[in-house]
Parts: sequence; C-alpha cells; structure tokens
Amino acid sequence: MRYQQQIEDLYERNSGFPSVVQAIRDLKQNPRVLIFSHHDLDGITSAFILKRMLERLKGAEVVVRMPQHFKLWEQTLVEALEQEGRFDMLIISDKGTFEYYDSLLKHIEPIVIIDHHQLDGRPQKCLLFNPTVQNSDYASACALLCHMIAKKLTEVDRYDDFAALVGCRGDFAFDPVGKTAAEFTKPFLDYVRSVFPNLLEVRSGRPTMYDIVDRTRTALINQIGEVLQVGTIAHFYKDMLNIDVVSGPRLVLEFLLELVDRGVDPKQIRTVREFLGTKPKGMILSTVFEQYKEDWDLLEARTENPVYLGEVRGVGIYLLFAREAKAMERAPFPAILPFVASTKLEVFKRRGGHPHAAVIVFCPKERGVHISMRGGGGIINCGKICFEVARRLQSRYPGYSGIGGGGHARAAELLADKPVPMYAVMHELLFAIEQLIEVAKALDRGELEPEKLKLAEAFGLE
Ligand SMILES: [Mn+2]
Repeated sequence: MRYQQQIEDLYERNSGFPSVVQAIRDLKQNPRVLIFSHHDLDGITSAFILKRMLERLKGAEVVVRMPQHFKLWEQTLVEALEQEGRFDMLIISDKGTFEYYDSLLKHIEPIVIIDHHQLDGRPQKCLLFNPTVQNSDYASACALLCHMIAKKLTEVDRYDDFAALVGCRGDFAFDPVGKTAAEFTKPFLDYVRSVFPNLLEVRSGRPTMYDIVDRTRTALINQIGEVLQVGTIAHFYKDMLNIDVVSGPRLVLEFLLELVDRGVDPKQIRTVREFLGTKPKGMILSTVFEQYKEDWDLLEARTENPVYLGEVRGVGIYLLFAREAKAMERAPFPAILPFVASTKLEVFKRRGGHPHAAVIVFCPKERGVHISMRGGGGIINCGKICFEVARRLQSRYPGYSGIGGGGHARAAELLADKPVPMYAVMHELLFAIEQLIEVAKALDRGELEPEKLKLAEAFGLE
C-alpha cells in the first residue's frame, strides 16, 4: 500500500484521527499550545513535527516540555501552567494512553493525546489518536502518527520526513540492515527510501546499538539514531565532561531545529560527522558520543559472562549482574547497559545452542535496583514477568510506592527503589524464573492443575 493511501484508510477507520485533526484546525490564529512529549527519540521527533506544523499552520507559540518520566503527572502539568501561563491546547505525545488523563481537563482544555502504546484505561473526554488501541494494528512510532496528522493538515517537508524516520528508528520499527520492518511502517519506509536512499543503505562500520543481529554492518540512519539517542542522556555526562547541558532531550530537539535553520539537507548527508557539523550543539553531541563509546566498551566487558538460568520452550534465559557506566548510575531509566545487553542476545543464543534467548540485567543503581529484561523470541513475555515479580515484591513491602514493573513482550523494566534491599529483589527474581521454568515443563507434559494454569497466566505463558 502507498503511504498516502494508508493515511486515507486510517482517517476513515479511526475516528480519533479526524477528531484530532479537526481540533487543531479549529484553533484560532496565533494560539498558544503546550506539548508534553516523551523524553526518548520518538517523543522528541514527535514534538519536532508538531511544533513546526503548528507554527506553519496557525502561527502558534509552542512550548515543549519533556520531563524524565513517562506518564504526565498532574503536578508537572500544574507547575508548567504556573510558569508558562495560559494555553489554548495541551498535546500529550508518546506518553501513554491513560484514563487518568481525563482528570487533567480541569486544568486545561482541550487535551489531545497522540500515542501508540497499549491502553491503560480508556480516556473518554480527551481527544485520542492511538491506532494501537483503536484499530489494534500496532502503530510503530508516535512520530509517524504526528507525520500523518501533519500531512492531513498541511504540506510536510523533508525535515518532517527525516524526523519521522528518526522516531521510527528510535522505537525499533525497522532495521535497514536486516531489512525488516513493522507492517505499519512499511508504506512510509518505501516512500522514505526514494527520498533518502543515503540514510538506509547498508554500509560497513562500527555496529551501533541498533545493530543487534548483524554486528558487522550498519546504516547511516542507525548511526544518526545512535548519536541522537546518546544526546538524550547528555545531561548525565554534564559534570564528568564539563558540558553545559540542562536537558539531553532539549539539546536534541534544539539541534534538530537548528538543522532546519542551517538548511542542512538530510538527503546530502554522508557521515555522522557531517550531520553533527561544527556548531556548539553538534560539538556537545560529538563530545558526549566519544565518552559513550568508551562506556559501551567497558559495559561490553561487563556483559561477557552471564549466568545461565535455564531454558523455557527453547528460550535460553541468562542473568547479568552488572553496574551501569559511572555517569549513568543516576539515570532512572535504561541508559546504556540494557542496550549493550540486547546486542549480546545473539551471542548467548548461538553459544548456548538455543533457538532463542532472553537476558535479564540486574543493575544496582543509586536509587535502588533496576532490572531490564530483553528478548524472549515472542515465546516468553518480558513485560508480564517483570510485572509479576514487581507485584510479589509489592506484597512483601505493602504501602511502599517505590516498586514497579512491566513493559512489552520483548523489552521490560522493573524498578525497586531503596530501601528495598538488593537481596530481596534477587530472591524474588530467581524464584520467579525457577517457577517459570518448572511450570512451562509441567504444562508441556499436559499437567493442567488450576494453580499451574494460574502461574502460567501470571507469567504470560501460552
Ligand atoms: Mn514511542
């Protein structure tokens, strides 16, 4: 299907799409719009596309905020409104689809949610565009949805195309080296390939954090994606590298906006060095990237020797106990270590002779224990397992709010803040994995006792 056709189809099938488009169209001229976007690459590029579109279309004054937590907290919104004054619209992009967002309408109206995550209750009063929930076809990246909205409302340019591609890259929606892509991304990718062949060409070079299966080749979009991804954590390197960065996500957003001002043509870029240029923001990104590569090498050494926990239906489960790079010990989200661990999945799989592998990273940090789980080949469910372990920990520490876990089938997180002791987290984790291995075996033998089925369901085993 052609990309334009996909947009028209979605516009017909998804009632949220036209309602969001209409709300933006109905804005008066020169409105003030507040955007809260996710602090990752997809969120930043979503904000980039929305901001430029609103400026072009309505002469809007747009304020973008990208705090370091996923769900938009009421407190954070109230503070922003106190500091920035009145707005004619709030857009929440790539920050989840929470029913709770309806309750924010007492502070600002209308609220537009653009998102591609699974549902957490259905907001009724906010305007929602989320094909993952509304049409149950997994929408690869929020930036792509923003690109579609922009195309419906106005002309998009090559910077919008470029931003949407970077957003898709950040959210693993395609792999130019392995030549795979999520269904939802394919029409856009076909279109982009004709516009920016230079970005998608397979080339030799240092493998990036995105080159998970084939560690011998890469592509310029992967290299650019990695440099920008590292830029989002630049503020953690502030003291170590003596650089002037308050917020990594803001640095990346402003760098992208400067590309437009400088008239850099994404079609003409051949190398990362060319992409970064010689202006201050590009130089900071380059400095941070050099340190990151050193940290990556250090973490690769730390992930050499995992503990093999066992196999579940052909999935070898491996445990890594490792610290983050020094500057990242304060990061409240997956910084570098889980990305390094992802690139080890193929190695562990091959070495162990399993059809698939999963890796559990057990990482002591400043705030407590951070577990990241990756892989599983679609056979075991990382999100369900992290959720279940977190639930058990919560019942051990009732009333304590610093424990949480969950995520997607192939990538999930668990956080247990201090004072929950490290050994308690390890205990629950190892016990749960032992149970998972046992219950899968029992089920495959045809033992279907209710308590076993209940366990299997909790772990997300079919
Ligand atoms: Mn996203």
